[in-house]
Amino acid sequence: MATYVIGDIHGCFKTLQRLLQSLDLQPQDRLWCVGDLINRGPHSLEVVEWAMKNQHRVQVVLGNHELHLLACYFGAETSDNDTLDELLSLSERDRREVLEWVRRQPLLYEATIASQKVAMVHAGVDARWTWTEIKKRAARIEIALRQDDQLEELAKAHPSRKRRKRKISEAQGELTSSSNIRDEVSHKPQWIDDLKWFTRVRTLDQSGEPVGWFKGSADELHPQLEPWFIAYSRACHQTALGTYPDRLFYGHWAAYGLQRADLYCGLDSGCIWGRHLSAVRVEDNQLYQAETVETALIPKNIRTTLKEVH
Ligand SMILES: [Mn+2]
Repeated sequence: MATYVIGDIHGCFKTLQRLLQSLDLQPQDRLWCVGDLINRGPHSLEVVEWAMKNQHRVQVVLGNHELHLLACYFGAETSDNDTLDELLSLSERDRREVLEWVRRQPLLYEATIASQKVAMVHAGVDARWTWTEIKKRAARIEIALRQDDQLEELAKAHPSRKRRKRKISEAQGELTSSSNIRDEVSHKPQWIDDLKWFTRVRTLDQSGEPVGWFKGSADELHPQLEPWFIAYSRACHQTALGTYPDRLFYGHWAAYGLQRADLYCGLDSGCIWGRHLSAVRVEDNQLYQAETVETALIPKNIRTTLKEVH
């Protein structure tokens, strides 16, 4: 039995099929997906249906785009760059089925493979926490996602809403005072704040907090920013053996691209940006790649901007 970990698919169902064909899959093999199965690309619904139909062998963790879908189901606004129409306009029954499946997927998944502790998350983890605490925080998010009132909170805290609010206050000539910002943050449940680690982090500032604005490549990395996995790697070396996993898989950072270190492995190789969809076989670290065959539904004129906001 082999386990393949697959990078961010982003609705590129045809590319996924091409990658799967190159794996020579056996019926008992397992497929892990590091999240962001949907959005940006043309076939999000097909990817979700594939993962749901094959849940006996497909293990998913949630990415920021799955969280975005959940927020949209609970009233958050879509953005112009979204390609979620098919998923959002499903019949009530089908929509409920997709929603129930998505909200039951974990933020962090861990298993023992070939005597090694292997884990995956979509973006990263806060290595100031112990592995036990990291798992506890992921579990707390997973419980929250199963409650409608908590998903309503998520929709309320959604960036699209903040952007809208800011536009309204700017239009009215109001200044947002710092106390308002503090109020907004203090009302946000802790689990929503923790999401930034599991689904969004790329780099950390000097105090070890995630930085939202940098999404560039390794070459463009600001000298005062540190990729989260460098801090994670440091923590792994400082902690007694056996605490953190032997290898942590993640995606999300397309501009940085494929990352294959001993302790961590980044698999977003920019499938949606015309590059590759990647998979690694856990047992022997063999890399498989399929060139993308899908054209993003994103108009060319906004792709450049998107690279900055994605
Ligand atoms: Mn992502």
